Amino acid sequence: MPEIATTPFPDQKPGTSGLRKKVTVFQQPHYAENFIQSVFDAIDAPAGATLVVGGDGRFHNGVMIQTAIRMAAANSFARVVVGQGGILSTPAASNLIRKREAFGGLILSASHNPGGPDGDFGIKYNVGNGGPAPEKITDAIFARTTVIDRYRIVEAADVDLTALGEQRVGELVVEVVDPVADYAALMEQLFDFAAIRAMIAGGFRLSFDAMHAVTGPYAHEILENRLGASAGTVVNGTPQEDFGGHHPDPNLVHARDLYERMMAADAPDFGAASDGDGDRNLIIGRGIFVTPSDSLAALAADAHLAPGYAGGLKGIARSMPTSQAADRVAAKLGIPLHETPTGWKFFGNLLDAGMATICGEESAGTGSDHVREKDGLWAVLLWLNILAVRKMPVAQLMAEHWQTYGRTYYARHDYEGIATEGADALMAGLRGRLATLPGETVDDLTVEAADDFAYTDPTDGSTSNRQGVRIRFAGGSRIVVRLSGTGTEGATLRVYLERYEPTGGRLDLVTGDALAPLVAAAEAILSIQAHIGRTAPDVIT
Ligand code: VG1
Ligand code: CO
Repeated sequence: MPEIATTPFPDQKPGTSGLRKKVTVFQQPHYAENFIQSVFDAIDAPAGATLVVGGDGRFHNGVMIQTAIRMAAANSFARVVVGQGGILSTPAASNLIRKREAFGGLILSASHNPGGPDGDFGIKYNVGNGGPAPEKITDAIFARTTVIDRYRIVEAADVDLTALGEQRVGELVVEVVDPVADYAALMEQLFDFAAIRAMIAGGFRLSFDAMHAVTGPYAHEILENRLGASAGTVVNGTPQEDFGGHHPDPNLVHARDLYERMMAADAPDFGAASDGDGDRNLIIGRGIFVTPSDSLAALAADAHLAPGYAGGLKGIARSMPTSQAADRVAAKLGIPLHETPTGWKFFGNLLDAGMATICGEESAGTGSDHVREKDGLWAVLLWLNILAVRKMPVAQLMAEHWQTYGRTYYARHDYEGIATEGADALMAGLRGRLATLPGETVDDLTVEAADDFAYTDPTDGSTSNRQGVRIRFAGGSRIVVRLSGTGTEGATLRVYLERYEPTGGRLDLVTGDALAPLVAAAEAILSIQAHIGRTAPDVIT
């Protein structure tokens, strides 16, 4: 096989599930090839294996797809299954890996990070269960990047990614598939499309913002073609290489237009948005933003109303910074609640082991055991299925939820692009004071416990330490502090604020007011301004 000599690029952050860098970094000679070859060397796929390849359509996607195909051909894969146009949303890729019993897949995306020539790009490897590679594989990939001295690639013309069907690159069969078809079929199995269609035919209006990213074609097909939503339901529905210059992160800052549409007098009944690669969701009812943590809780409480979950849930899993709203649902249902580190890979083992059915993160990722990634449109469809059965507005559904479980006010404050030294000093200082924090009182909030979250995976006993600091106050309120692992410029500090009001308590506060004492406590405990020189977060969501 043709081999090209190379030198190591050992810069995949250990512990992260892929490579996420500026496009200009990926454009360096041999850079992406080194990473892909390190993946192939580390996973050591048997001859005859199938590889799924697709991406979110951002700038550089097409070039990288062709490179991945040429390298798969030179590394003895028998078949590459690739989405038409090089497009696959992350959950659709996860589904294809499972459905086609592929050895694994390469997903080309930097998710919610901006795209374009000056934006970000990413490659991540998913294993045969359809989920992100576990740490022992990502560590092996990283180790390989530190010593790699050659990669294998065939010389061949570009594959025509517009034509459905099979083509050949040397011995390799490249199968170009409709990126939407299998995914839409899976959604039809899980949800009562007839009930949702009837609700929409009865005048229920929705608005879906695809943020110029990968979910456009999926949402057009499922919401408009199959469920009968009117043309124009899907906005920003054509994927663009630079996401129209926007930041495809479905939160209240970057999906501001949707928010304003949903707060207007003539707002539709239901609004949603998804991110760059289609694995996240933002849910806004008419006049009410549903925090992702509350969305997870509400979906878990009513999932049994959808055909795919009629048998009930085996358990609920949430990432540590996600609010404890889902815990109260799990307690009421009498099922286990698993608290995991941030990132979807930790859920995969629980799903494989049948220990959880629904999982979610505060960053608007929700999903279930139908695939091994979070899934934006899945969450939208489960919401629609629940609303079609319960026949009430989102605001009423949430009000009833809070009356049953109490209300968890929640916000995440992000300080982006800050100096790494200041961020590290803040975290180190905080970690140094964990033992002395309990008993401290800030205004009328008393610290009950403080720790640095460590997780032991119940399925394989592997441990992950230093996953973020939890500060718990009397009454169930929390402040959680961690540094982002997905940014590409400087550091990003995330401060998560959570206040619990039990049933019969103050359930109708404005979130900002409800959380003001915790914001003040966070500054008092963390000295954010002194460490990073910022008086306010860049993004509150
Ligand atoms: C962020 C989110 C986290 C999510 C991760 C990947 O990580 O907070 O919940 O799993 O992005 O999401 P961090 O380390 O920056 O906080 V994505 O949109 O890449 O699928
Ligand atoms: Co994403």
